[in-house]
Amino acid sequence: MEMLKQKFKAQADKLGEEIKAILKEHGDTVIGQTTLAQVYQGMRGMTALITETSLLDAQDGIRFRRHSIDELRDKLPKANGGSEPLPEGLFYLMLVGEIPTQEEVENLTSILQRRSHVPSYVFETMSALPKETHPMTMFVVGVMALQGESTFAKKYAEGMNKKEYWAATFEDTLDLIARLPHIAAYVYRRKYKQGKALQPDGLLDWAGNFAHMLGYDDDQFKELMRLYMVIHADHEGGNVSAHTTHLVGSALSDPYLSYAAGMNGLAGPLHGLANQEVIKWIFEMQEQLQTKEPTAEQIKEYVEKTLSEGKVVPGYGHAVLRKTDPRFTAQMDFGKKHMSDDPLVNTVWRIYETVPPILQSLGKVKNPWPNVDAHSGALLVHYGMVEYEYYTVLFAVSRALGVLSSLCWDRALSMPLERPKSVTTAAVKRWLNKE
Ligand code: FCX
Repeated sequence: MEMLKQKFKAQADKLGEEIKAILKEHGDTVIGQTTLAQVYQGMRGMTALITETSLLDAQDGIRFRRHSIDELRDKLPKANGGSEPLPEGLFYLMLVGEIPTQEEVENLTSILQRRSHVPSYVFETMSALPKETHPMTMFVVGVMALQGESTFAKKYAEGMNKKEYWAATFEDTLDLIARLPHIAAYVYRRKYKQGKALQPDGLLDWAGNFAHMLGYDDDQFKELMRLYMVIHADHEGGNVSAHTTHLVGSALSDPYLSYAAGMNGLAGPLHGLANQEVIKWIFEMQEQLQTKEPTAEQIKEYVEKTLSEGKVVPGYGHAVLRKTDPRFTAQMDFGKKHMSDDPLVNTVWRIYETVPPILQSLGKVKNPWPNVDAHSGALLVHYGMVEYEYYTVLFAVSRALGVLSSLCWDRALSMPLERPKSVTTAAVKRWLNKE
């Protein structure tokens, strides 16, 4: 652990110096123009944030420290006998910018195991909620109940020197990532499996153990969880969950508070909740059409009906991407390898052939291609995880790897309080009248 921490600190100090030099020489360099439309319309395309962990290209999709998802599947260490990357390896990569060795990943796995204990009051707090509560709400309540454990909050209250912020954030990050699978698995077992929680298996990796605690001991499901935890981890800094975590963290709210805030954003249907919406939408289509495998023509009619009711087609479109999401493609590849004859998975693929031309024909949808959420549910259903309201919790556990490693960078680079300027429309009118 100390080695990883020191390595991170050395990288952060180096980059901090480089940033200082860049700003000294180029601090006044203009990097773009902002239009009024951007300000009113969700700040699309406006560069306003620094995030070191990953970068999104509109055509190629996400790259984590310059590595594409295909490269990660190839280069990151695997579990014994497995072929999907271990998410611990991605976390390491996002933190220090290097692909770790098998041994470094195994060390990280044991660090996380040692830090994974969740105090019983956290489970009791979640149990106090009615069973009907949405799993994301239960999950965030669990995280908030754990906030009293924050090293950052304790040390801040004791008068921590600002030079130590990064180290306290680093400690909280590891503790929180280690504990999240327990909180998430508890939500699932309580809500859907009569509250029968399962003991962790200390011999398993982070994602494998999460699968086990959920109650899925099939080796293929563990592989799916490793892939799932890797591809959902980060999508540069401007998406709602990453930006919220960063923004709240900029007030020096501790990692528990910051991450919980970000996850409330992930719980929105235009963001992480889209994965539950996709499968719900497909189940409803199957029910209405009375068939498990609708034809392309039937799908087309159903999509047109969805659009005519003023709804979006879930799992399609993206604020930045303009091609099929490589996270979708990676899941399709997994499906082809392990379940090519599954009717639901085949329906997802038929939807992929059918939806883009329809969205294109509307003339306003900037990206008619599928995003990560279009595929994930069908893979989970294949292994028996049909409780789609739960899916965003899986996304949230994975997203912790990205947003919390970014938070470590924020504190290590002494990122300041974020506070952009806002104006009223009356003020805009005054500007326009002047011109
Ligand atoms: N179905 C129908 N209409 C769509 C659409 C879709 N999948 N995607 C975009 N549009 C519509 C928008 O609703 C908007 O219509 P309006 O002008 O009448 O309001 C118009 O096309 C232009 O939107 P666009 O600029 O292409 O997209 P935005 O950047 O505004 O929004 C999201 C991007 C992702 C929010 C949008 O494509 C959407 O609602 N998709 C469905 C929900 C979804 O899959 N979300 C998950 C996204 C992601 F992967 C994640 O963050 O998890």
